[in-house]
Amino acid sequence: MYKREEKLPGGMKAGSPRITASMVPWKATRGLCALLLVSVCVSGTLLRRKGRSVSLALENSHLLNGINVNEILNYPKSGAGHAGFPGDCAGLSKGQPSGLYIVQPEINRNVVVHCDMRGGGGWTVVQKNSYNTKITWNNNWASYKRGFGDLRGDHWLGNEHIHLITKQKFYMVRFLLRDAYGKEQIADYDLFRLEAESGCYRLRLGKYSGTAPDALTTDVSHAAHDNMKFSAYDQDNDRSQENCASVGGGGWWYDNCRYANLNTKNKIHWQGVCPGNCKSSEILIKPVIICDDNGNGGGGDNGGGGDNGGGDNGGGDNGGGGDNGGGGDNGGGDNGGGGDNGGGDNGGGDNGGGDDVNPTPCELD
Ligand SMILES: [Ca+2]
Repeated sequence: MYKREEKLPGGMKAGSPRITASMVPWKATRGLCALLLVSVCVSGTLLRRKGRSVSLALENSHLLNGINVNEILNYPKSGAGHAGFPGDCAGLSKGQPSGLYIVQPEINRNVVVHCDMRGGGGWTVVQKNSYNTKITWNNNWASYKRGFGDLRGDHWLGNEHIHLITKQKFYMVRFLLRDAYGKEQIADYDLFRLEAESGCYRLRLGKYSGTAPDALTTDVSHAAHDNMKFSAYDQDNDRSQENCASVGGGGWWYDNCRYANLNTKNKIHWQGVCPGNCKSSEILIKPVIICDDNGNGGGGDNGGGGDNGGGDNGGGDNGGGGDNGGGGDNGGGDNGGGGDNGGGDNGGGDNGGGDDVNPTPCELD
């Protein structure tokens, strides 16, 4: 059953400065080729500039929908001297406009993303939705893995791409909501990452702040999305006896079932902001620097770990956790302990742990 209990935003603080400027308009160009001396084509997963030997394989060209390659703002003009791509939008130079860019979260893995460079910039957009979206959002696991929609508008970047980006370093996340009256509200979490598909793209969040209530890390039983695995209609990883994705629609880190779900058509929901009637939503991420003032950080491959670090066999209070080790208050590892908000696949913590009703392996291909 859906939880519709209203919850007051305890300890709400003013969030980060709002993003208010309008988006850079995109001119969709569906023609395949542009003429001039250099011919530019969009073909399947390859974008190619003929005559200049620039040919790039893009993992998510299906989110481009025929866009002219010239609209990807950092598409190399020639093969010679190409210095590579940033790991995310924060790696772009200051002053760059918002728009589509290629990022490379892992070597030889090119992903096109929408970069929001307003208000200081550096945001990588992983989700955008609007009330009258053309997307049904009722996509299956494989689709949520690869992403869908249109990068110039409503889209899901894809769990695999979000995982790849957030495994590079520490990230924060911003949930940007526009309620039924058009008022903009923000919920920030100072840490954000998705585990690998083998961990069912489990959501890991840090500390909340913002103008919208916290709808993801609440302690309300069965409505805590933090530490939940991702679910789609064909992959029930929620803690309900029902299939939340089938009942409620969309794919999400469903619990039993939700305090928030932004991945639905005409039912964008955030507890305390919009009971299924938000005008729009965006999810944006950018890296954060974890300070090392008090012995925090570091962590090694086989040991220790600090308060904000973590290593492969270690673990820390606010971060990593390891593949075979501890995990701390907000960490967790695949085969280890876990802390207050962590837990691992074979471990367990106060709000984590592997207590799913339907523990289905998530490596599907
Ligand atoms: Ca279920």
